[in-house]
Amino acid sequence: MRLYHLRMRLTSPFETSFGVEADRECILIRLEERRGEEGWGEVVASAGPWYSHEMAECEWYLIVKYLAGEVVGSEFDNPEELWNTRIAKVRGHNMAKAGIDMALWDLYARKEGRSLSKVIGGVKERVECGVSLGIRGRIEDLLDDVERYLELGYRRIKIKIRKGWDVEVVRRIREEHSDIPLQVDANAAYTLKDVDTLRKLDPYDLLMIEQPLSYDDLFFHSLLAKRIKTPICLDESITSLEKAVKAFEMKSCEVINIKPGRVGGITESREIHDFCLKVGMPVWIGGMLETGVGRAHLVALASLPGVVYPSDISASRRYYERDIVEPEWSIEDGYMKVPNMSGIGVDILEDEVRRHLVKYVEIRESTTTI
Ligand code: OSB
Ligand code: MG
Repeated sequence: MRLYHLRMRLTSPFETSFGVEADRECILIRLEERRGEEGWGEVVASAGPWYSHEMAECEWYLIVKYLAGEVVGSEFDNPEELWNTRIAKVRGHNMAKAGIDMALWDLYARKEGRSLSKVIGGVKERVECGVSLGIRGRIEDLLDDVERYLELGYRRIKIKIRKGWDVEVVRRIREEHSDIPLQVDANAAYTLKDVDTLRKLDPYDLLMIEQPLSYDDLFFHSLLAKRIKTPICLDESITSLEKAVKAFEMKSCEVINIKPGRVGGITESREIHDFCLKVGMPVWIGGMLETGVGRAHLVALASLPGVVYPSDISASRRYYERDIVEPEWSIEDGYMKVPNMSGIGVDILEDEVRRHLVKYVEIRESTTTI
């Protein structure tokens, strides 16, 4: 196992209700077979505990101290087996587990000589792209962003909202673009006391409002759902299949954003997807400003049949001047092509990885056990 802690400058700072990020941090995980293939995954934990409690430095420590020993040197037939026997038993730390699970799936798909999409049951040749636009200092700047990304072909616009940057901003966008697919993401900025403000969004025909209330809540969302018309989509609150089942049973949301980083990887994402498909809950794939490695995993998941809304999957250029993979991710007519090469379908540029390196470690099979 090799770990690469990266810090990469974003093309522009990304502001949400929980803060501003100018640089993105992540950990890349590379798993190599004793003699054979390799696989890559991405730990999407960022520098601070603002989206969730997880942080790059903490997840690094957890992987080195606990998870690496469960993976390095062990033998298993498929990623699900390792997940069920050795990884799922670690409580929490989904982002760390996700990085490993993704690398295992890439490795497994490469060994099968098939694309990750095909191996996990993907059915689409291209996936629908949406863009997530951060909070700006002036509404005019956001209107320019909206214009620019519509021109690039994005099939849905999502804007970040918070108290004081919500109803008026949506009204202004709708004034200029009366019929584009539009949604908002609050990243847990409101409480039930704000129901009057949230209700003012009702007339604007939003596809959904993402995570209006606190980050691990299900119950208050179920109450809010009865009081607003805009469909609620949960992001932060859905950290596992179990949470997805509860959200469905409690009617906390009408839509789920599946983020592999947040739920522990491809294995758990697929379980949530399958459940939602069975009960008729629409889903889409969320992002965490991933590098080209994490993005590949998002694209594979977005090719699953239950993904019916555009995902937060944008071109490499929306995030980084130069991505660390080849080919870079690009969009055509608002869609991204699902690679059909084996594994995740992109090559990792080691020179580019090195340029952003904060920390590196190699964990080898113990040589003391004979
Ligand atoms: O809530 O969806 C979110 C980015 C970082 C943390 C949380 C979120 C986001 C995004 C960006 O909205 C989505 C993307 O990767 O394009
Ligand atoms: Mg979100």
